[in-house]
Amino acid sequence: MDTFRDKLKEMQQFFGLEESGELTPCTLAAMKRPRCGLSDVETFGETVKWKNKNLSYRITNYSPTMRPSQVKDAIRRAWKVWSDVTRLRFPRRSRSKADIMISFRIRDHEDEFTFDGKGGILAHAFQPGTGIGGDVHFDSEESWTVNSTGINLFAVAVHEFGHALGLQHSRDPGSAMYPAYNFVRLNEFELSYNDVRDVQEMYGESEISVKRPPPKTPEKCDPELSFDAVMTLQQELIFFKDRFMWRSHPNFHQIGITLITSLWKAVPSHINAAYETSENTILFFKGSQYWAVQQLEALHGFPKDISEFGFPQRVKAIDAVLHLQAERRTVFFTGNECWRYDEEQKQMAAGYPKPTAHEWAGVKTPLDAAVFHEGFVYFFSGHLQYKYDPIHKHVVQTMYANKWLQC
Ligand code: 01S
Ligand code: CA
Ligand code: ZN
Ligand code: ZN
Repeated sequence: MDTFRDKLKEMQQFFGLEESGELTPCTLAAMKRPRCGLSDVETFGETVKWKNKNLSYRITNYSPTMRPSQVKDAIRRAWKVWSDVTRLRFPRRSRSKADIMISFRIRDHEDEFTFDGKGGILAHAFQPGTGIGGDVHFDSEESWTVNSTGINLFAVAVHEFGHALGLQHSRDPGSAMYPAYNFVRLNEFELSYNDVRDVQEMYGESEISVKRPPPKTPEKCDPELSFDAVMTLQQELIFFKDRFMWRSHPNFHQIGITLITSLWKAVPSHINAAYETSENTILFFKGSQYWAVQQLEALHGFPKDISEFGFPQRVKAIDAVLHLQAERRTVFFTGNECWRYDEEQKQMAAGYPKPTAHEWAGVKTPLDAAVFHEGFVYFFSGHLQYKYDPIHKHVVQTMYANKWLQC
């Protein structure tokens, strides 16, 4: 076995690089991630941390792709992510020297960590310390943006500021310190449970707890695991939970967790239900709204209100949706009722809602999710799922909800 290559691949995976097993410049750069001398700081396990709770920062230059006011705003919000959960405060200086100097740099820029042009390495930060310690450099050749079109400055700044505070990379895909770029909508951004724990372990909790700590990144083999939604996408089954999803494809042997936004930037977290229509459009439901996505892009005019399907005003959200492609119909579940939607007529069938217990004998309500897969309907409720035979109209098996996730 080629263990050096394997080790390299493992490391490349960890750093979010292409798993080539070759010692590429990017991999080398990843191995010598900025570290440096200290003072004004103390060691903390294997890392160092700032002694002071007030850490000033200064933005010394700007990105050519953003207005200075947009850069300032993204930077300020990224610091706020960390000050919301700790006693740390980050005042901005516009002239004097600051603890943390933030700049946009090109290629070789007087530290040993040359930037690589557009793509690849996006930024780096030095761990706490005097001089260059705590400083953050963004690769000026990236197209930094405030939205999802290029590289979102806020998202990368949160990660770099984590390093500037002394945090290392994390293996938790929900962590801000996960070493791969992921777009996040500003108002939906969340640190992971581990991020909050790690930074509070170093710097203490905030006096007034602004928010409750975020939920832990779900574990696919937790017997208590439940889902927000389950759908099929061609041959795949996709399971949704919080900000995350798992994709189970018959030809992929490993099922890994990913952020929903790593595939669909427009789709929110904590969805209620989802299905793929016969026209290869995916519909995602959350609260009273739904989004339509085609080829990874959100369609114009969405989100729309679920009343477009013919729901009365009293229906504020749906629990689950089941699309039956062969029958050109879709069944919506709300509480203990179900609604039948005719995909051909594009309207709700007459006589609905009906009690779910009458239409689908033996199925527990309220439901979390429902999906048709290889001749059976699978209904998810809490940590269980019910395998339902639609021909003989009864539940044939009860299983753990996560039984598809190779546990
Ligand atoms: N900086 O903190 C990084 O992790 C670098 C790679 C180091 C080897 C310097 C970087 O730019 N990584 C890419 C990245 O997306 C993959 N980082 C920012 C992020 O938001 N995770
Ligand atoms: Ca780059
Ligand atoms: Zn640098
Ligand atoms: Zn990093």
